[in-house]
Amino acid sequence: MDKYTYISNSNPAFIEELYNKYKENPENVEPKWQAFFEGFDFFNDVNEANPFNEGNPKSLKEIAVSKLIDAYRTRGHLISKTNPVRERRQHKNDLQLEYFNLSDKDLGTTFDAGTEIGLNNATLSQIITHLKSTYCGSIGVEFMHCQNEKVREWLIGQMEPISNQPNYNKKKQVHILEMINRAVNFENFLQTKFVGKKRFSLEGIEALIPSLDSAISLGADLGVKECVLGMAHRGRLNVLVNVFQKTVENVFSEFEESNFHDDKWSGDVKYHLGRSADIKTPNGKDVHLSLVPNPSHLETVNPVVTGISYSKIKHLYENNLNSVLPILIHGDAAFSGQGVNYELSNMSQLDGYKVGGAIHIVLNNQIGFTANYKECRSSMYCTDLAKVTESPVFHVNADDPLAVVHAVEMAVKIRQRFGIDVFVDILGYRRYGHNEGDEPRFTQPMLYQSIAKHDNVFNIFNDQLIANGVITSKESDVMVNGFKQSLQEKLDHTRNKKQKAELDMFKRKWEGFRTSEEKDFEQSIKTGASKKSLDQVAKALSVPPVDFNVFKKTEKLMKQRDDLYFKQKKVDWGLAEQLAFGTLILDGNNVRLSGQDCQRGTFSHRHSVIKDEQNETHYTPLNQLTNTTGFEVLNSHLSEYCVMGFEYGYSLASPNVLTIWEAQFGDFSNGAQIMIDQYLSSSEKKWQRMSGLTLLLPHGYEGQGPEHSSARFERYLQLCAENNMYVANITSPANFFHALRRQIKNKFRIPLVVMSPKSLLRHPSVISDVSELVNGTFQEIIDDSIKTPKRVICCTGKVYYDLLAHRDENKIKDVAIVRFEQLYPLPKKQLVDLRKKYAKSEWVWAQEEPENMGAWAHVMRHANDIDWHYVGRQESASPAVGSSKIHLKQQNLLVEQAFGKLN
Ligand SMILES: Cc1ncc(C[n+]2csc(CCOP(=O)(O)OP(=O)(O)O)c2C)c(N)n1
Ligand SMILES: [Mg+2]
Repeated sequence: MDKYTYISNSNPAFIEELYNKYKENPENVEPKWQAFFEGFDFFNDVNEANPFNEGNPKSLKEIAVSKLIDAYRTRGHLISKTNPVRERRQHKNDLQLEYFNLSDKDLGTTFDAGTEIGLNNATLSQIITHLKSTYCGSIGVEFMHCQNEKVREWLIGQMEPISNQPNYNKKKQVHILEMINRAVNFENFLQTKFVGKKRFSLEGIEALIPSLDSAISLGADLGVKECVLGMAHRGRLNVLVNVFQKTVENVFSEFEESNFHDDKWSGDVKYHLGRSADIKTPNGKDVHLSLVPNPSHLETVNPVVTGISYSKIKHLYENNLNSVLPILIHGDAAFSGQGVNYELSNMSQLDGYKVGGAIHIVLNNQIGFTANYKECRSSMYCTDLAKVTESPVFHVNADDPLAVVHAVEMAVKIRQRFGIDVFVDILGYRRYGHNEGDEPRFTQPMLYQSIAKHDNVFNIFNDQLIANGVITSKESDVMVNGFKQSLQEKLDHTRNKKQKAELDMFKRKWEGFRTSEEKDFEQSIKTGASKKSLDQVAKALSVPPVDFNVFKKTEKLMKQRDDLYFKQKKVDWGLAEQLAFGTLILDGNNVRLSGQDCQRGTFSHRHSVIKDEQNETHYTPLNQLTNTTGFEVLNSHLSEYCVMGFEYGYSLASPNVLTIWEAQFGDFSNGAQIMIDQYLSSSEKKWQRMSGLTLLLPHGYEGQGPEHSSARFERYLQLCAENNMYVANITSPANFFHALRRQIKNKFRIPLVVMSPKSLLRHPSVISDVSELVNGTFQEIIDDSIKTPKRVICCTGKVYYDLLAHRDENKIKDVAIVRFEQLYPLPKKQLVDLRKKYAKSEWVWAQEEPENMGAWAHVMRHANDIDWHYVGRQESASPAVGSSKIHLKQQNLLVEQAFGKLN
């Protein structure tokens, strides 16, 4: 077993030198060493085996051998034989005998240290042979960086007794060969039948297929009920067919582009599509598999996978982390290049986001598109991020399928046992160019000469099994020919019969939902809550628990809420939000809100979690409503991209949970732009995946400078089409309440993007009657009561209150102010009515954003039959000025202009 001593972790030569100095004069060494050597001298008197005893060189060498063993465990991976197509990079490994003051002369000597690796009476030569076969064969293992000694000890206990070589029975070996046959010959078939078509072949790392197959089967034996996979283009078709049971007919028809689906969907290329499947493992276990669709943007899917996994763990498996296994398959260049992976690592053990570890498999073909691996990273290995989470890493040779399966199985066992991330770096090659039409010899001529001569893994493994008597060549010929023939038959069949594209929406948690229709956006649905439930929530929010030391200011806030709701029968923004959450929880839904500092709220308006002043225990009022944890509110780590991706994933798996991501300030959401562009706005059209994710993005011009004013409203509006999402800029607490509840009351799901308030949180006019929460509904446009105005100023968001104040102060009676609360979808019928009603008025669009930003371009495009006069800030490269004085001047000017003479 793994034993570490002070001595075995030190350099014996150094200690010996110190000891000699001490012997000359104890004062020659520091006091702590004096004490240390005194102990040794005492030991020396009672134990002749003291290694520093003169004339006892063997004992000193015992220490050296112990250190050598440790060194192989730590650095053996540096000389492992993991590269199938070229000499591996030479690293300084310090594994030579001389480094340990040993020499060839010691090879025949027996050392007790051999017992550390399970060898009794072993010579140094035998010890080294065992260490080499354990740590330097087809698998190189990095695990000594794991601070948890239980992980290290467990791994040593698993690997050393078997020299880290699996001992699979014949049946399993033949099964692995069968999977390799399918993987290799599926690619070969596509290569010959669909010449030059992009498929991002797996050739060079086909061992992925049996290893996924084994991971799923073993996982099921260890309690896994579902696997959620994320992967990029490379090998995806192979995984879809050979793991996810997609029919080859379907894939062939995608190549021929003869498949068809409704015009409703715009679709995606075949190597981005997802799929789910229910499979039975060889041991008779049922497992549900999901492959999450993804865009071209590499590595983005990883937090989406963990978000989905988290939801399943929570809502389907009573928080049992072992029931859902996330598997993330990466490219070598993308994995080390894309920052989202650091964000994900950092998130992986945080409460509210933790999924009990993921299995990471890197398809390491030693190349990016054309870029050499040396151009792709500064780190030694592409998996070095694993060190952040102290995760074990297996580097394994793709040409040794038994080793690859063994490494992945080990990863599954570690994950199920310790709940941590584990990495398997499968080192292989890419048989062709980046896609099959691309010429790799422009950039890597030597590597590709070597690859051209390199036999495929089926032939290598097949020969090995034949030589070992596991299979006869006749049997394997039958296997290969049978598979090839079935592919040909299926291709013929596909060419004779059109395939209907598969549609797997509305299954499991999504049963009972439907897609949206045009009429869903023409009238508001019922979103009011009963007075009784509102009272119940308001009570929970305003009464602190007994025996809880509430901070004075918090107590005051609770009291204010109590007064506002129960005495004045009013709600402000923060209260309306909590009432929306609470009433949804009482209706049987859950609410999840995550983002930076959102428990208290960046602007100190939420206070959804209250802390005990004396011991910092916490209390969540909304979780007192139903004895459950229906309200999950989380201060996320300081990430936008990964956290929003996670919440998006969570929303895909939780249609009945109001899922919200809040930005600290709206503009920070641009760090998650990929999630917005590639997933949120378009996943339904591309992949038939609906999400009701709500984004709260603080927005508004309040003189705080360029970076805290704009949530880049215009960018969201530009993404809007085909009723893909709601984009709102709401001015009243009641309307916000209804918008939130609508996200759950709809029969379909689309995202909601809210330009949320900052100063309006405390604005005296931003207040609603409780009765509006009961009887009202969401208002896309809030009209004015002025009958025949000379002018209609249309606006959205906070500027409304500036305009209103100006009109009141100046007692202007002939100007109506109309609020566009929802910019998309714009309520077409209401707009027509409005146009009719104010047919004789001048129409102004007033906004506080610069002309090239805000909603102006969007309004112009969608209401282009109106003769608009634009009032607002001039075009600007930066969203807002740095000086609050200049801001105020600009703001006053635009308000005056809205009422002034028009050009
Ligand atoms: C974020 C992102 N940047 C750039 C690209 C363009 N691109 C597609 S594949 C690729 C190379 C990826 O290399 P690697 O991750 O090693 O995967 P491989 O194709 O070698 O399997 C690049 C640069 C992309 N798809 N996504
Ligand atoms: Mg690569």
